Amino acid sequence: MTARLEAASGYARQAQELILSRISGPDPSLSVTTKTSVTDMVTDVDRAVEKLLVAGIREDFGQDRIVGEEFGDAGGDGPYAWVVDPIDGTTNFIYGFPAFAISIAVRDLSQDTTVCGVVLDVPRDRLYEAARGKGAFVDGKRIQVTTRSRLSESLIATGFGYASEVRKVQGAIFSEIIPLVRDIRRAGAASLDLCMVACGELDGYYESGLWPWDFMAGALIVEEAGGKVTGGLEPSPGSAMTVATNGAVHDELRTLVVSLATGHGARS
Ligand code: LIP
Repeated sequence: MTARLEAASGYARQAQELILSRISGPDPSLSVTTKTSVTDMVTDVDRAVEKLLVAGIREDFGQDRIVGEEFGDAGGDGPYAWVVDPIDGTTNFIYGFPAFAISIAVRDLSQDTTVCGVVLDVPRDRLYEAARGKGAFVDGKRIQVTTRSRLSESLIATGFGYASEVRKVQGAIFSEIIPLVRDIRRAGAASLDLCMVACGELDGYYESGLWPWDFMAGALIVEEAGGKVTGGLEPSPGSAMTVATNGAVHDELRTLVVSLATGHGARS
């Protein structure tokens, strides 16, 4: 697995160069179009980065499957699948708000498990890496979740989907959680929210409506940093709900989120 982890970090660095070459100044040529709604944007840079990642993986690991946010499933029938988000936090990237990342997870399809993952925080120039059973690292330094054990003293992150109806429910849940925690952050890039839990910048995170490329690499990084990642009612994180914490506040946050989602008629 070391070969795939090292390769993933290398591709992420190349992708970072490409992204930085497009944000060195105001860029009137940036082509922005929308996807599922007017709030769900994509740029030519997202597509160029995904093409770069796919080309690298194709060349080095020709049998592997690749699932990307922008172009979907790209062939391959080997035992490994790469799940890539070329720019997680596209809205932030477009505005220049400093929270966007390249997220790459490698899955072992026979075990249905993520074996390694990298998240490169482009504005902060931080590379998070983890391989299953080997710990989590930022720029080569081992990272660890916090030990805080009360939800009322915890800093929690969340995020919102792109559909207004979904956002109404997420907002209602948010308004019931905020009085019960230290504070809430919404940075706008799920992969980074997860890495911030992993390195102790947050105590926990929850979000509904995520895609595999948003959370798979970050989820492994949290687990390898000593934290816990689950769904709401489901044992595994997924589109219905992802809850990631330092472990100590996990049950409290998960129970709260599930009961509020159920109360608002939402899946969890
Ligand atoms: C985004 C996430 C963000 C979440 C959005 C969206 P994108 O990913 O990372 O945190 O709240 O709904 O999924 O679209 O920028 O790759």
